[in-house]
Amino acid sequence: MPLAYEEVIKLEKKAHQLRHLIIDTITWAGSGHVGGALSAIDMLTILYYKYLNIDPSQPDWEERDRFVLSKGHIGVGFAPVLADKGFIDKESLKTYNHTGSDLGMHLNMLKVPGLDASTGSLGHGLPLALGMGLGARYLKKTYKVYCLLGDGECNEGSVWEAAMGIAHYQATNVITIVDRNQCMIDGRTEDIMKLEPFTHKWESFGFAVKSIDGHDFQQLAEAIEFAHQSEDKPTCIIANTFKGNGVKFMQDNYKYHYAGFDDQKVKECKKDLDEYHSQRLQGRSE
Ligand SMILES: Cc1ncc(C[n+]2csc(CCOP(=O)(O)OP(=O)(O)O)c2C)c(N)n1
Repeated sequence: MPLAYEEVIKLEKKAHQLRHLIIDTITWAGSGHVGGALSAIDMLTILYYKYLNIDPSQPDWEERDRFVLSKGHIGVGFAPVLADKGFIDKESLKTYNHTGSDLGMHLNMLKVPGLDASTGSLGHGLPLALGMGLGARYLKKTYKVYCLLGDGECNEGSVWEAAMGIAHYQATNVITIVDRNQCMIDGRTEDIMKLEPFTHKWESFGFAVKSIDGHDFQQLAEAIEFAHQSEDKPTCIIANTFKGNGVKFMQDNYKYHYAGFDDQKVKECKKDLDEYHSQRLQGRSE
């Protein structure tokens, strides 16, 4: 079902607030993985504010949906979501990646409530998600497992081993989302290690694939609901995004995989994010 106008606006406002919080958290930390956090924040927003069946007052609730941030380097994008949802104290964001803080650069599930997996070593999240999906089936639970991967991360062979497993076991309760921002740490994916034809690769592994604009809530909602209904094939959502989305000097620029900003640059980021938010709202009508 398409999202209602009010719902889209609510998500737009939340994503805007979170984009600012990512820049704040990077400022408190001194630096962080900003590019991939800004490409992924719309996906984190729609999952955490629309679809995930979770309860921040009971982070270990057995029936909860699971979320695995396989591109675990964007803790700087995920911690603001967990804080805003009430899993962790908002003040703790000021300690993100500081020595002795519970919020390390790559978040640790033993220290961070609401985290279903400790990630950061790329290629591990989808195998974990498969295990969680099969566990749910074995235990006759109805929860779903969402896994967000980076596209550069798909250079890891273990991603494709897990993909084979998900298709083989028809683990349709595992929903794979790839942040297809076309960039990785040191270049563009097609220059470093070609992924195209990416859709066909996932299809040939046995997935139903939805290739969408990963910054469009309506398209994200349609793809996620398609995945919920797919009974014969697991779904992979290829979310086409921009690294550094919303800030002009970072947009689509792999050089902002990781960065820190002086006061002037922070102001520039915030001004651009405000403009970007207004543009997104202008494109909406009731
Ligand atoms: C196994 C492993 N190798 C290398 C790294 C270092 N590393 C961190 S992020 C990154 C690039 C990942 O690119 P992508 O998945 O496209 O992330 P995004 O652009 O969405 O941030 C690399 C190589 C790592 N975290 N894990």
